[in-house]
Amino acid sequence: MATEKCFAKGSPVPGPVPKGQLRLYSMRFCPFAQRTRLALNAKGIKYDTININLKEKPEWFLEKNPLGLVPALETSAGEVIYESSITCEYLDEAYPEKKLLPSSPFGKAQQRMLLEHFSKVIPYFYKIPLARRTGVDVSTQEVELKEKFAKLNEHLEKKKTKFFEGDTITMIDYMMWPFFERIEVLELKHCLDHTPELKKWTEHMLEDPAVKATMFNMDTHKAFYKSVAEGKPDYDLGL
Ligand SMILES: N[C@@H](CCC(=O)N[C@@H](CS)C(=O)NCC(=O)O)C(=O)O
Repeated sequence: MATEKCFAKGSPVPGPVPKGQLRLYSMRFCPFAQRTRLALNAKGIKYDTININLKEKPEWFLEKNPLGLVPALETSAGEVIYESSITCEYLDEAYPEKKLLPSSPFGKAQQRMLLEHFSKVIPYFYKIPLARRTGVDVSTQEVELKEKFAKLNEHLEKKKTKFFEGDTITMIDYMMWPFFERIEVLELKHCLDHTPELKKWTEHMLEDPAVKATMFNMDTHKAFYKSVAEGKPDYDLGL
């Protein structure tokens, strides 16, 4: 698409995806959509993007993904794939040249189990900042988050590897990264103070080309979160 600006209610239905191409429905600051962008980027897959105004979604978007969430992928055959983990698995199977998931059933199962554990961590990235904004004491929630980080740290400590499933980056690292990219702006960085292996992992992640290509700097994240906190998310920030 020629524009990165988001499509809102009333915007025209985009035409079909040209033959052999792939389209991503996204929102520039969505951590879940970033998972898909990371997989696309790491695998070197060409795609175009339609960004969605999530406050005022175009009517046609709900026909693509009835859940109304980004990310979603659409192929030139009109197939639509949604839910970040499903889009990433789909990409790894449909574009097998550079695999991000292990080939063994157990290896795949291990990544899914880790992801399941991590899905219990994600809510803290939302509820702690929200509670803080409303003046609620977050100390208990921070203790719980630190315990969850300690488990991830333990995993890395046991494996003695740079990344979660070895010395090479794999899908699970990309699935977790977007939340850690936002850890400073969400004022949760101190929760990493006693998890040195996890902290080191974040440093290794920052060296990865796909991470570098998909990330926003701190000031941009800050400005976006400010707009969210004010109830007016600026999806087109900086465009
Ligand atoms: N479980 C979904 C979560 C995706 C998600 O929550 N996306 C947010 C943006 S970051 C969204 O589309 N929100 C729109 C809404 O809640 O209406 C996934 O993994 O893809």
